[in-house]
Amino acid sequence: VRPTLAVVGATGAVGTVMLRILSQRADIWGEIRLVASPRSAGRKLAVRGEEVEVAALSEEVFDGVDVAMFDVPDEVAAQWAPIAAAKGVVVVDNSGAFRMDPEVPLVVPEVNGHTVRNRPRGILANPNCTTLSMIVALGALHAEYGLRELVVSSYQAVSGAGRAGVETLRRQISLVAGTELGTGPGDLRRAVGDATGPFPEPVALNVVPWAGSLRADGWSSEEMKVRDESRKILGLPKLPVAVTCVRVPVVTTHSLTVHARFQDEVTVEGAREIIATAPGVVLFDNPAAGEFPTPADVVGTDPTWVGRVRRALDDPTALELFVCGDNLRKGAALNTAQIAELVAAELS
Ligand code: 11C
Repeated sequence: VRPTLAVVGATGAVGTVMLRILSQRADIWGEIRLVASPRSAGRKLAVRGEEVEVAALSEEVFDGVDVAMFDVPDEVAAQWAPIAAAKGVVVVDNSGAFRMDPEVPLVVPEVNGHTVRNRPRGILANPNCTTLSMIVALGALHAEYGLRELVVSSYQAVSGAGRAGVETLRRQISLVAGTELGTGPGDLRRAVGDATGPFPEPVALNVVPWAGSLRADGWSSEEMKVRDESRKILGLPKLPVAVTCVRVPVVTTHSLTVHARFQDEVTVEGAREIIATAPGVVLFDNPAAGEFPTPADVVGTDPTWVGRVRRALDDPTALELFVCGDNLRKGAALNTAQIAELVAAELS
C-alpha cells in the first residue's frame, strides 16, 4: 500500500506551492490529507487534480498517517510535531523549532540525504529558505575542495515572510507607482506610514538590511540560522560563517552573493565543472552574453542557479558566486517533498 501523507499548513504560502509540487512530481502517495488551522478548515483545495477538504489540526487527523509535512509557525510545530511523532508519524518540519536539535537531522537530500534514517524523535527538519537557496551548490563545491570559510549576503524575496510579505509589497508598489516617491530622504517612509507589514521599513523602491528578530550583538535570527544550519548540514561545526541578510522588492526567489574559501587553490574551470554537473544545480554564467541568474527568470524553477563564478582576486583558494533559488520551491516545499519521498521509499 502506498503511504498516507498529511500536509499541515496546507493553506499558507509554502502550503500552496506544496500542493502544486505534489501535483507535479511522481505520485508515490496514497491518501493525501490536508490540514490547517480551524479558521481554514472546510475549505477545498486542489491536489493531484482532485478537490480535498481541509481538516482542522487535531490529534485524530494523524490517525493512519505515515508521513506529515509541517509548514506552520515555530510554536505550532513545537507543540504538534511531537504529538504526531508519538502516533508513529514521521514528521518533516519546515519551522525553526527543531533544526538545531542534535536528535533531529537537518536534511538536504543532495548534500546529506543519508541522515534521514537516524531520527530518534521521529522528526526531520527542513532548513531555512535562505540556507537552502545556496547550500546544494556549496555542498558540491565542499565535497571537492573542502570548505574553510563562508561570507554571504542575501537578497531575500518578500514571500519569505509569507502571504503578508507579498501583500505588503504589492500594496506599497501600488502606492508608489507613478509618483516621485523615493527621491527625498524619508518620503517613502512617510507615505507608507505603519503599512510596513512584516518588515521594519518600506520594501518597495528600497532594500532593508534585516530579516527575522534581534539576536545577541546585533545579529538577526535569520543570519544566525544561515550560519548554524550551514554548519550542521555540511558537517562543519566550526566553519567561520559571516552573513548579512537583506530584504529586496522581489516577490519570490532568494539570491545570495557568496565568498567561499577552500582548503587548497581553486580554479574557475574546476568550479564551473562541479557546478555544471552537480545534481540540482544549474550553471548559468556568461556575462559577455548578459547571462546570469536573476529572480525574474529563476522563480518557479526547481534548481539552484549559479552565475558570476570568479576566483577571488586576492586569494587563490576562494571563489565569488551569485546564487539564486526559488525560496518557496527548493527553499521550502520542494526540499520538504524530497525528504518525505526518501522516507516513503524506506517505508514501502
Ligand atoms: C525569510 N527565510 O525569508 C525567511 C523565512 O526559518 O523558515 C523562513 C523562516 C524560517 O523571511
